[in-house]
Amino acid sequence: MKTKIMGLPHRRMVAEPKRVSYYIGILCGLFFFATHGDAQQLKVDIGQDSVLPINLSEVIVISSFKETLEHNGHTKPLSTLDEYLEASQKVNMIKRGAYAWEPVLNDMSSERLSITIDGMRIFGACTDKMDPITSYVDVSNLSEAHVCSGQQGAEHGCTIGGSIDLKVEKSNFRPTDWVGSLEMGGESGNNAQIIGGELNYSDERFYVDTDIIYRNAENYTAGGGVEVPFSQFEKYNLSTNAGYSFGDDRKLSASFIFDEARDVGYPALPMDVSLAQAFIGSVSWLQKGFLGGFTDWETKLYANKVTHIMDDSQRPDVPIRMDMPGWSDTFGYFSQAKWKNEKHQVLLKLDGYYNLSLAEMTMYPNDPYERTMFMLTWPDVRTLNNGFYAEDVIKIKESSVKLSTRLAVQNFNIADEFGLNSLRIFYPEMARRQTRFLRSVSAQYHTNLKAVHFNGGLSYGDRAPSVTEGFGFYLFNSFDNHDYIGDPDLKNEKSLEGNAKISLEKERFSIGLEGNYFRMADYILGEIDPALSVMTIGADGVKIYRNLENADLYNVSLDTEYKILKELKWSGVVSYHRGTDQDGRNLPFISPFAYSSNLQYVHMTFSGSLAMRGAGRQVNFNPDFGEDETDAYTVFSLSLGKQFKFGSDDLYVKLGVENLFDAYYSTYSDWKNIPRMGRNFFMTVSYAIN
Ligand SMILES: [Cu+2]
Repeated sequence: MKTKIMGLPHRRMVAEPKRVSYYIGILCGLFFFATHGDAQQLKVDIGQDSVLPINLSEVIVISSFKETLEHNGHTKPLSTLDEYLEASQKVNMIKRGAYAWEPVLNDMSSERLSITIDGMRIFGACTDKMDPITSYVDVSNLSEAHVCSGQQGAEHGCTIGGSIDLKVEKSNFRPTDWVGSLEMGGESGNNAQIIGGELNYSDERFYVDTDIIYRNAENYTAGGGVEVPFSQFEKYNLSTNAGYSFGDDRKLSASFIFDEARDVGYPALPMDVSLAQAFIGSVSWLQKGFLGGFTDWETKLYANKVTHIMDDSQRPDVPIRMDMPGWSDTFGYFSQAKWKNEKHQVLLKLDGYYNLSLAEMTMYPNDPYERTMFMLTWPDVRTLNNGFYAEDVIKIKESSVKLSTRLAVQNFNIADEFGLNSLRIFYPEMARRQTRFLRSVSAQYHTNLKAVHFNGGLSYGDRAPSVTEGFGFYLFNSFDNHDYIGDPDLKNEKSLEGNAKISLEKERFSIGLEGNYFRMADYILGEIDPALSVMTIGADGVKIYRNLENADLYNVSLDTEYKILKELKWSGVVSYHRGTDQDGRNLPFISPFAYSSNLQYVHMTFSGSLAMRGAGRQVNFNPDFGEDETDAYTVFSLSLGKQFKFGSDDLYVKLGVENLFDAYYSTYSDWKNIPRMGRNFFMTVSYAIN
């Protein structure tokens, strides 16, 4: 792996000494305040866990500075949403640079996950996965991320690996009156500057929330002072939410998010992004009472528009200049209601979306006498999905059973004639339209005998091919250096899944062993077709998406938590993952053995944490997909936080350092072994006017 750094041209100090001493100065000052400052009691709000113990889900608290300080001692406030997700137990992130990481859950990414914003479906507009949905929101918009594994995530859409639902932060008729805050942050590893603010008004009748955040980062520096070129980015995000209550438990609310990133470098890819932009809007109607004993009737209409423009104009030498814009528009709705008695808790939901995905590629040969070449890489694919979801949580004495199902009909329509004819070169019989039926059924069980809890479940689900897998046309993948072509005749991918968790929960100590297993039939993966010739100059070959006979994935993790003192808590996780196909061949992007450990101290207005995270050597990799053996690594980080009171206002300060020993490393999920950030000092400040 060491040889790879030769490709990175610049070297510089990891951080200017001036900046380091500046941070150390603040760190010392803070420590003084922490030990000598007036000790005002923090209102530690444990919060009712709304997630039933029956679900093996994880809730990642994102929301405000304050909560980050109190509950997530190990994360840094104002870090990107990607960093929040990565700090969670269940989610991993594939990195192609410093921006727009791609979430991975149970060793599965985008096309096998359902990622939603307040239940809204959105689809990225990039054929190269440079814009996962999570890149179009920011922490300023969100309060939580709900992560559900496998078919337990079917509530929000068809999925195989699970779901991530990002909950938008709302004042929600809390009688807070006017509140506002101003937040600032800086990081030394990439000279990042973050500035954000929010202003909210809320009473029982009406609320309006507004927030804005701006981030700017230069190239980051990997361990040992190696600068990673083309890793800069600039982004801003604004959002507003409003609600009106008609008093008698009927509420109307609306939400709007605008997100734009410019000049985003992707050091692991041959292209960058000049513009990634999203408009995300929704209107909801909420009614407490509903027909015949049903309650909590919620209906939402939404629309979003994503624009993604790739750019290679900053790259010094490319074999051929390319323009690759993409667009994705989605219109959708859902309507749901609940019903319950002593034994049953029922949720019924109807939902649907209509998505338009279009992407182009224009190549400009260096020889001016050659013609430019134009292709539709996504031929204006119209996807219409309508679904019905139902769940019932049944209480049986100390135990509970959750039964759930999703049934959906999905239509594809290739709207562009030129795109359709291009695909018909490979598939002469290909129809313009197709319809698929998708189904999911799941049974989940929970019981506890005193402090010992057991969760177990069995489920089945399937998914249609993604736009890329079904209709992609010569999409270049820089990881394995192949052009990819979709196959409209792919069968739906099916998954039979089993999961179990046994845990012991004592007052001061808890330990849990959790595992899941996915037996997949018709697993969709690109396979080399030696008969085809490449389109991209320098590519090694062409792959076509195929259904593998089957694939097996399993994940096992052990997590423990120990409250050493009232103020001091230790937690640790180790996990093991494996993925193979019917011939025992390794699947790509499967995590090696990984571990993390956190020591967290919270006392009065002070918090501190010491964290360690690492992975073993990646033994099970697959060179056919561009993978090589990734080395083991361990990195450490520490942080300190402090709250100050000024009348009714609050000032929060958090400082820390990540990758303390400046390790040069990359993980299995770093595209083309792109190194991660070296030692990074950060500081965030928030002033809240209450
Ligand atoms: Cu892109």
